[in-house]
Amino acid sequence: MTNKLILTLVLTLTSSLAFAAEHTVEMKNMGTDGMMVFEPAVINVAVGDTVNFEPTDSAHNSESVPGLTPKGSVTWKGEMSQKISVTIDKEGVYIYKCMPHSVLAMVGVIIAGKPTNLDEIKKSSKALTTTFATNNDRLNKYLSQVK
Ligand SMILES: [Cu+2]
Repeated sequence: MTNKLILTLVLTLTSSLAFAAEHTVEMKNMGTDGMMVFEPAVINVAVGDTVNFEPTDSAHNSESVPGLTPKGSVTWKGEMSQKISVTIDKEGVYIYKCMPHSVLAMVGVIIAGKPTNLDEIKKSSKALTTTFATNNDRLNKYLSQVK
């Protein structure tokens, strides 16, 4: 291996480490958007960043919603009342939910880089929205904040 190649590898590695940020989303019984919420519910991250879901209140989890993440992206399913860390690996919009409170619209949105799949997500998320017993417009409100 040439010295130049080694240097390139080292620089690539250190730059990706330097720019990978951590984000915290709390799982709460009560927040600024009402009862049973992720807070903040809408976050912008960069590809390679990590999102830490914190069990601020118990009896919540975070799990990605099948079909509502970028194609081929990471998916996750956190345990109840446990922290879960997710490293975002593809550009686009991700929708996740709390399993026991999905019916109360306990959902959240991650935008990694540009929201390249936003139109698709808006269409595909209608099926999820119809399962909400309360806060029916919460997800649409969140998606309207996506830039
Ligand atoms: Cu919950």
